[in-house]
Order: sequence, then structure tokens, then C-alpha cells
Amino acid sequence: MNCQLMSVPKETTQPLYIDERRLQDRLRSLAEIGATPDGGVCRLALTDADKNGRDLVVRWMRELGLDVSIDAIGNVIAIRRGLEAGLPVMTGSHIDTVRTGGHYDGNLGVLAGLEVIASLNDRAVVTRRPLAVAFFTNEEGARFQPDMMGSLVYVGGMPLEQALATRGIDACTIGEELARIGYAGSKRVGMPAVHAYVELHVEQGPVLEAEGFVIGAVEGVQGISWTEFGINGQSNHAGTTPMRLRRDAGYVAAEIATFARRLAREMGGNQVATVGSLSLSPNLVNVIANRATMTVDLRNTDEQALREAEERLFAFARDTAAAEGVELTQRSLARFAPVDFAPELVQRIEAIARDMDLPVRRLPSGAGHDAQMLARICPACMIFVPSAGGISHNVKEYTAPADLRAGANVLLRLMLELAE
Ligand code: HGY
Ligand code: MN
Ligand code: MN
Repeated sequence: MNCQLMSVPKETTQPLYIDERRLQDRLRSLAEIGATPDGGVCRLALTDADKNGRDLVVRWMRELGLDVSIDAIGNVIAIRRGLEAGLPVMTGSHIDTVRTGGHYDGNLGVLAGLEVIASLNDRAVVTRRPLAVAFFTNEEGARFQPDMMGSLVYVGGMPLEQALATRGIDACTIGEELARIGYAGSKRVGMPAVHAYVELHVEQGPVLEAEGFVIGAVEGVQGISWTEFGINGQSNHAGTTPMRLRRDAGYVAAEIATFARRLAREMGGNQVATVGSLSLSPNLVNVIANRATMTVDLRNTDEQALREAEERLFAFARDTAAAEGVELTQRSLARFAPVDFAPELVQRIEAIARDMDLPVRRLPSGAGHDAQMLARICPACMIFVPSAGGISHNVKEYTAPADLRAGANVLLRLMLELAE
């Protein structure tokens, strides 16, 4: 990093570090919004809890002297001016959570970004390029699908009107909810364009902890395929209906769910399959279900293998439904091919970590992230820190303070490098 380019007063030629207590304080304060009795967080996208979380983070952004703008899909982009105008170096993530969310998924990336800004403010460091800290709307995709929706619209991967018209699992639309919580921004989506994007995130998996690494230099994100199946059979009496006369939607849903599991096991490699939601109607002990609605989440780092998994699942669902005499409908909720991050940035993450004596390894991301969308418009990368027990999307999600500090310091260094 070339100091004379930064108007850095003499006393700050020491290396810069983040203030971990301030970062921890912000993580704790944000986690109080939407806090659940079991110690977790529930801030589903565009709910009142999400609004309250947004308001708090926007307040912090303004207190840090950032120029805050809200775009038409509710993404919030906060800019710190540089010595020169031009495209900013951006960091960020999301602050919406799943229903059983923890304190770190998404939140760490946004608040570590604010901590980078605060650390630069403390030392009156002004970078050559502008810096930006963003949080994107509906990264989780739990209430409205697909996931990573705000960043997908930001990079032009989904038309704004289509996103605004998207109806969630509770029948509200994105557009209605953005207006209701006051985050239907006026700024055109996709502004500003970005020089480079760096996202700090918890790994949400077991690898770093199991192998004793502190930093993950993420090579890319695996492919994602979300499908919703609708199964229409015939309700009938559980006691009087002979097995040969049944058109049992519940049975077909159960067969599809166990097939998905067997398929992932049989394909091996990085193939994973999840049935995360399944509802039956009328959902009564003595009535054969006439309706089932379920989702299947398939992922693989290899696009070809993911397509094979989809084809086999869809064929099995069709055949099983036909054999049971029920009607099958299917709808894609999300479909993203695997994404590679910028190799030169992955290398910089490794080099910075090594320079700071932090054990680092490369790995793919099992989870989807906003960074995979930003990679469509600029060089993008991700820094991972360990998740205790590999747990996430679970109230027990935890990352040790030393690891949070390490990740945020690597983020600070890389952003300073990219901003010069
Ligand atoms: O589903 C995902 O991978 C992310 O948490 N939205
Ligand atoms: Mn996340
Ligand atoms: Mn998540």
C-alpha cells in the first residue's frame, strides 16, 4: 500500500487495525432487533424487524459521515468520499435473516464494513478511491424467492418490476412491503458501478474450524437450484379407503423428499439436497392429504452434475405422481450457476492473511451470497471466518471474537489496497 497517496497524517504510519470492541458492540446491538427468546434473531426480509434493523444501520452509516442512498429495490449504499472521484471499492452483505437466524450471517459483513470506515475515520485516513458499504435487500430468500434478490437486481440479473411484483410465502409483494417499511428508494438500481467488491462472511460450514484455519479465501460459490412442487391428490377417509384406491399427496411428497436425499448420497461429491419446507392439506390425522406443497434445494459446485441432479429429481417426481394418480406442478424459485471469484483477489486474501500470520486456506462457498451477484459487474471476492461447529441458519451460530477481529482486519487491509 503506497502511503503517500493517502493523506495520512504522520502519526498514522503504524499499520491500521479495527476496533474489535466497537464491532462486537454493534453486532450485539443489531442482534437485539428481532431477537428471539432462544438467543437467535428473526428479521425476515422487509418485516418490521428488518425495517428496525435497517434504520439502526442507516443511523450508524450517517453517524460515520457516509452519504447514504436507498435504491428502488431497497438496497442501501453508503459512500465515503475518496481523494478522487470514481468507482468505489465496495464491501457489505445483508441484514435480513432466516427465521432461526444467528448474530453473524450477513450482519458481520455489513458491520465489519462500518468498522473499516470507523477505523479510517479515527486515523483521518482518506483513500484515493471512494469506499462503499452496502446491505442488499432479501439476501436470504426465506420470505421472498429467489435469494440474493436485491444484489441480483442491482447487477441487472432480474428486472426491477419483476422483483417488485414477487409475492412471498405470506402473499405480500416486495413492492408493497418496501413501501410499507419506507425503503422504496428513489435511486436507480445499479448505481454506483463498483471498482471491486469484498465481502466478509462467516463460513456457515465445518471446514475452517475442523482444519484449524482462521481465514477462508473463497474461490467461488456453488450452483443453487430451488424448486417448489405442488401435488394435488384426493382427500379421503384414512380408515375406509383401500390402499389401491388412494391418491395420496402426502405419500408422493414423502417419496420425493426421500428420493432427494438418496440422490445426493448416491451422486456424492459436493451434491447436497434439502427439503426445507413441506406442508400438507388438510393436515389431519385421519384424512388422506389431497394437497402437498414442498421445496427442494439442490446445490453442487459442478454445473453439469447439478443439471443431472435436477433431471433425475424431476423425472422421479413425475413418475411417482403418475403412478399415484395425482397431479404434479413445479416452479423454479431460484437457479444460479456456480460462480468463480476474481483469482487475483483470492490471492491477495491469502497473502494478506499470511502477512498477518493468520492460517488461511482456499475453499468454495456452500451458501449463496451477494458477492456472487456483484461478480457479474466487477472483480469480487469473499473472506470467510470459522463458524463454531459449522452451525448456521441456527440460533446457535457463533464465531469467536479473535476470528471476527482477524476477518475484519483482513477486510480492512484488502480494501485499503484496492482503494489506492
Ligand atoms: O440460501 C443461501 O445459501 C443463502 O443463505 N441465501
Ligand atoms: Mn448470508
Ligand atoms: Mn443465510
